[in-house]
Amino acid sequence: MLRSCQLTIYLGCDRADVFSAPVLMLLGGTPIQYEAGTLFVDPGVVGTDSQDGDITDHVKSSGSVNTIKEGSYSLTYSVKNSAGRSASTIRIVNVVDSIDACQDEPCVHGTCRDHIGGYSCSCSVEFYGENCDTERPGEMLLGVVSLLDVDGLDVSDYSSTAATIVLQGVAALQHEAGTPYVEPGVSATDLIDGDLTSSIVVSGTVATGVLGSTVLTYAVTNTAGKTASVTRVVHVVDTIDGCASSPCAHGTCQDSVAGFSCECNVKWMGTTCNTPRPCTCGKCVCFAYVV
Ligand SMILES: [Ca+2]
Ligand SMILES: [Ca+2]
Repeated sequence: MLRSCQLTIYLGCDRADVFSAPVLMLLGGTPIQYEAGTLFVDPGVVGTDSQDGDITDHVKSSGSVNTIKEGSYSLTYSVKNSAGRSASTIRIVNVVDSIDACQDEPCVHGTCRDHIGGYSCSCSVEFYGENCDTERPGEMLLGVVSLLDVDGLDVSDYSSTAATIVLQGVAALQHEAGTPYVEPGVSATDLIDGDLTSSIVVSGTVATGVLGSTVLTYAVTNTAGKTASVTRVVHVVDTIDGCASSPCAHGTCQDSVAGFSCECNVKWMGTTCNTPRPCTCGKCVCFAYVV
């Protein structure tokens, strides 16, 4: 007798899907070119997973793009799904300066130099300003080239000249010891660069607690590379007699740089010798005292 047999087939999902890695898709692709000097905006990335679906919000990125420096930069994106599988991808960002800011000739009376994010102008001597569109006052020009024939001059004539430094106050001054030294001031003017006062470098320090002389040197270098310098001599002196008011009540006064000192008689003590010195010999009869 024949018996029928039963075959049971169990259908299940493909477990391989559960453990597959997520997928990252770069928007905008790689490499991408970015204009130097403009704000970098990441085109973004989309993360998907066969089980978790859209996991874009979980994508993390690392790396940075310096948009003010031409070069090649890499950004790394990574994401992990709920099964612990991760994926990562890299985008290359090439920062380039492809804009010629001098194309429209913005320097009205000068030479334009293009750079990242803009331009700079090297003005002819008669003009200044961001776009070399402001005429220099005649007195400034005359002050510099009073000995020269203005006709036929060009920038090279001026660029061979260092700035002019002017000291306020005297070049050799006397300073009272023990009081703060206040710089009388100094200014610098250059034919091409204009006011260079803020670029002056001062070397030397006045030690107000020490009698003697100090030389201060003021120097400034213009854009033509020419350096000008002047000096001032400061003599630190002590003209105040700290003992003039007889501050030592019971002692001898000694004048000093910023005051005085007292040498007290034997029965007195204190800064101004006005405090009686206590007896120390037990009976308060101190034979050591000089009467
Ligand atoms: Ca440029
Ligand atoms: Ca003194």
